[in-house]
Amino acid sequence: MSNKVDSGKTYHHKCTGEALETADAHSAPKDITLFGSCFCPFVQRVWTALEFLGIDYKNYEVDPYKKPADLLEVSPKGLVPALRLESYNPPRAVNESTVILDFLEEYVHTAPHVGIYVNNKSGLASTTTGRSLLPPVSDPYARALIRLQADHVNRALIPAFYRYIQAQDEEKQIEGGRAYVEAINGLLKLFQRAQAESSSTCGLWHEEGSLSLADVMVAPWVFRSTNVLVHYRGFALPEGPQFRAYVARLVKHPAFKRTCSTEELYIDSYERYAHNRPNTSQVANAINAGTALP
Ligand SMILES: N[C@@H](CCC(=O)N[C@@H](CS)C(=O)NCC(=O)O)C(=O)O
Repeated sequence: MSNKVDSGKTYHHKCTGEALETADAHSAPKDITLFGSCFCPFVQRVWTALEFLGIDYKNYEVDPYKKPADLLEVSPKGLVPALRLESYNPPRAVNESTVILDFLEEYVHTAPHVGIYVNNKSGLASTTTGRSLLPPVSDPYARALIRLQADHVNRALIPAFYRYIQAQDEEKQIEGGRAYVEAINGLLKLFQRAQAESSSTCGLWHEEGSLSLADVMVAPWVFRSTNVLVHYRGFALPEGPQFRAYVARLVKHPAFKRTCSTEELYIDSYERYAHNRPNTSQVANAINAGTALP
């Protein structure tokens, strides 16, 4: 357990490190504008997917706690991430990280207007990167196995992460850490099930696998388990060579790394959560109230 004093630090407003280089390289107008915040894990999912799928975008940093008018136009609850689709007149928008991920996966395969679409001789859609976050549509069961993992991440692992980081007394922190590890182990079971029941190598759980929807969805919290949770809760990820190798592939994946700031940004930005400061965020309020996450 670790009980650091609240030094009053708050969230950052600008990326650092590799993420800053990526943000700077994506500052010009494009068909897609990503409304994001440098510290936000839900944004990092979408940002990683854009990088991986090779979809061009403009990165636009906003402060979601200040609820600027242009954010509320694209995201009714004022949450990041959101996409503004500039090719429509007037522009349209998509919010909710998981919906955006589905949108991007379909967009990259089907949207002829995006400029990365190549029609091959068989008449099937392909993209310049040829990348996908899911197994092919011809294998619906393999896709369902990945979606089961993604569902577990959203409904079990993420709430457990916030309950743990927001727990204040020692007993609750111990219980929070135990429950978080249980949620991680639940994900491993789903990885093992997919490995046993499908020949697809979609997913970094496989040594030669490719980044999957579930990987993109969990990566930001796994990453924060290696810095924020270590710093504030003395957390250690579960042992086991297969799991540790998975974590290494995940956090070192080039598309993910390009969206990572330096550790200090996350440590500072999560001090609010680690001390469960009042009105930290809609997510923190939902955890304290025991209601569903926004
Ligand atoms: N369910 C949303 C959650 C997004 C979310 O909570 N984003 C946070 C930043 S990490 C936010 O915008 N918070 C603003 C607030 O709490 O008012 C998603 O998956 O996109």
